[in-house]
Amino acid sequence: MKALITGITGQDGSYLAELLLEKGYEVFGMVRRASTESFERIEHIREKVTLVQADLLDQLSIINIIEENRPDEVYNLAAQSFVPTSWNQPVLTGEFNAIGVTKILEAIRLVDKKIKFYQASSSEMFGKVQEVPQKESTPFYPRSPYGVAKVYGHWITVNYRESYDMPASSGILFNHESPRRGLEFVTRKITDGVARIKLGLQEKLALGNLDSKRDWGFAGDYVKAMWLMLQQENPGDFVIATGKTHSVEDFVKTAFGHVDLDFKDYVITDPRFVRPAEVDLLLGDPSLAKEKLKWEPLVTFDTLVKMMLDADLKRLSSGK
Ligand code: NDP
Ligand code: GDR
Repeated sequence: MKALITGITGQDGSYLAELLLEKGYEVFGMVRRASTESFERIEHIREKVTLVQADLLDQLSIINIIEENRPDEVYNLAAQSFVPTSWNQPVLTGEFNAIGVTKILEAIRLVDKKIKFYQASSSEMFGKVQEVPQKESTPFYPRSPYGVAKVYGHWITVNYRESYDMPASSGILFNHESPRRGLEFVTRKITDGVARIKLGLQEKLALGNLDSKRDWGFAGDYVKAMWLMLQQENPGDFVIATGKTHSVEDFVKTAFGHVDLDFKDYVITDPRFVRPAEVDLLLGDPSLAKEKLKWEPLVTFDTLVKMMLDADLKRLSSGK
């Protein structure tokens, strides 16, 4: 089996590549040209995957890599994935996260309609939630240009499935984290900050809204669900979540608690990190995934916080 992963250099791309290699796949990773390579997350598997250059902004480059490598499965993980940036660069976010999906679907339609397709949809599509918990049938109400673009990406995937009978699935994944999470996302910002404070490298941790709640899981568990979706006889849409929600403050408390510090002594709020519109509460209902994919998350909230914090403590202690 051959798989093409867009966004292989990102958090999810690196875990998915590991999983597919374990399963014996030949893995192709789409990377965009940059003056400096940023392959840190895939350094350990660099020799086992084939990197091919293309960009979500360039239709022909995508057609070419699919035509030349003929994957059986395409996982579209590439995106502008940071919600705050989507207010500063709404057009670019739309080009990547919305039109970019159409470009990949068009390339597949042109080359071979039988190629299986996975779209990285997001719980951000639920935004101002219309129902608690959120499931596959919950109406969308996105609250950022990122969320709006992801709604487009989701619906264009459904439309190609229904219009052209293409095996295209969409995973509506709730927040998932890991030691490989980008440093600007709140969980990693917290574990990195707590580790720095513990080691005497930083004094305060500046955050935005501590009240918002997220259904946080482990990225390593979530990439398994992506693969399972493409192994089904029929394509579909699945919510992937833990079914438990925690506030940002819970995360902060747990992280500081692990190193025996009281968060109240260190956390300050900074309006720069407060968003123009907030998603207050996300809580997913993964029943369908449990029933049809036989998927269940293994890593709990506490284990996840500890895993991330320990990794940051280790990295910073070694001077990296
Ligand atoms: P990351 O930000 O870690 O990775 C994003 C990837 O997209 C990087 O490999 C990046 O490459 C690539 N990329 C960005 N723009 C382009 C472009 N124009 N052309 C080619 N590649 C590009 O994200 P995650 O791994 O966390 O998320 C993966 C996907 O899942 C994203 O689509 C995200 O929106 C979605 N998602 C994530 C969730 C989460 O909690 N993590 C939850 C729900 C959905 P480069 O290294 O060059 O920057
Ligand atoms: P999110 O993740 O926007 O849910 O998108 P993020 O970790 O950025 O924010 C989660 C919540 O924490 C609050 N918050 C802060 N966030 C950041 N980044 N920095 C801060 O200092 C801070 N203080 C409080 C935010 O307001 C928010 O409520 C992630 C991304 O991975 C998306 O790509 C993905 O689609 C969704 O998860 C599901």
